[in-house]
Amino acid sequence: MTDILNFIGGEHIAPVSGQFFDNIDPAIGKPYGRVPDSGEKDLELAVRAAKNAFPAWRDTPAEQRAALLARLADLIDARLEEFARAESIDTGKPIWLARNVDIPRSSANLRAFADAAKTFSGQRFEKKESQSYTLRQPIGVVATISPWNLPLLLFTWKMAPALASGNCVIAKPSEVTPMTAYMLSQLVNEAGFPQGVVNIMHGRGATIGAAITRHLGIAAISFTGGTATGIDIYSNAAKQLKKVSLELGGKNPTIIFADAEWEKTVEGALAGAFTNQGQVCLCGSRILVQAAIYDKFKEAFVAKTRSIAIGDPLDEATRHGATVSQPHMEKVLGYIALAKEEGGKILTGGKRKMMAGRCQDGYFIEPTVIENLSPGCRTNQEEIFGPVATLMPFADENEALAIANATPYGLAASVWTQDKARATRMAQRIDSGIVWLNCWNLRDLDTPFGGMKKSGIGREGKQRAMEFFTEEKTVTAPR
Ligand code: TXE
Repeated sequence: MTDILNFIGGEHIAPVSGQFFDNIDPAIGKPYGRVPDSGEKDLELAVRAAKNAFPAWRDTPAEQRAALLARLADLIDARLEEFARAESIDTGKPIWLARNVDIPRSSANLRAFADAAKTFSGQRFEKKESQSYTLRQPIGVVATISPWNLPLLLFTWKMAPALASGNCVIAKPSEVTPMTAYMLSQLVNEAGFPQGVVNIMHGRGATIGAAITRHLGIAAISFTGGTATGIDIYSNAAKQLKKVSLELGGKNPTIIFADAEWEKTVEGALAGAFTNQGQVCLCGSRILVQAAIYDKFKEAFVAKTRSIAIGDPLDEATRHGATVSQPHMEKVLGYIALAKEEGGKILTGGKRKMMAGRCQDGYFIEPTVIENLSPGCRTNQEEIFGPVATLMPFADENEALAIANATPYGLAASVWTQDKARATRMAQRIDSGIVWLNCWNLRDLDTPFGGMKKSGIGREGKQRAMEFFTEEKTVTAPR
């Protein structure tokens, strides 16, 4: 049992109230630690510490800030196995995934923004009458609020640009998966960050999260999470004109044309649907297949889905672990029940997976494939965020586009075809912030990342995140 502590002003401290709540291991359905139930008083301490640290951190040369971020990345890498195991236990994800994706990407995030710190700069404008340049200056005390699906990956993705650009940070991980952020907080002093530059607050969204959005001392919030929470944060922040970046949900289409390269496409669609038990905002949960190959694809896809290794997340062979929590499992199962009511035919899966032994009370759901649903039904419109994919046939490019674009979301899409001209046309006309051609989730951290419509506001990624966390000042003189 581990009691997690807040990290404020360089010290680990319990919440002022002395209150904690349970941290549950979703693979066994039992508590294995406690999380601080922090509130406004704790936040006050953190904001004060961050405010005090800001002037010196702002004036620290970018190379030095970069060196500290890189050092923190090294410290994580040196503990890869420890972090991977902790992430797997906290989330229910396969340790294989945590070791190969979550944790290496977390240190890669820190390194990417260490690089960005060294190269990020303003612009010059030369005119006949005037010469101008812009300065990019840190905002001050900023906050990051991150979710439970990719805990350390998204925690560092937000924290790194905030620090690289010279801000002091209040970072709040999800209360459902706080462990790796806590482990990272134990490395911050060793990496050499001055006290108060990095503050990590644990607790519930409705209390500490909401307090962050209302606090007058916090000038910007970068949030990743559900759309409903994003709207809440946006409206709270609006009252104070806080800067807000929102990376929200998705209902992403995987669009497969008859000429697509077969093996690569089936594998890509499978990874897109079920990676991390379908709990990635980028997951392709609506699979659109050209009518000519619909039956052939369905057969191959269902067979592959049945062969996914479901198991104890700590087992090396496992590729499909537990969903993150009991309420989330129930939400996903509720959507499967809804799909049936809406006329959906379950081709495989569709149930909670009962496990034997250690995981007998864990929150496992079988990878599920459903067909026979209309594009406009709730199952095909709302984010389920679990191992549930629907199959839909389409006749041609225009119909594929119409179905793809007909949801309130617009985060990511993947298009599978060998026809380059068609791929280009689709990329132009799909309403989403990201389009992958013949791949899924191939990420270049330098590229802009974010969604249209209800999938969010703003873009992350190297340059964009540095822009978000800075104010631009124009300086002009006559020629
Ligand atoms: O996430 P929340 P939840 C989607 C997914 C999921 C749904 C709800 O569909 O089923 O969202 O998940 C903090 N003020 N995604 O409820 O609430 C919270 O403590 C300030 C998509 O678990 O969005 C946590 O740190 N903060 C997604 C963070 O917000 C608040 C990833 C995310 O929690 C708050 C996760 C408030 N009022 C879920 N309420 C993605 N885009 O990747 C909560 N929080």
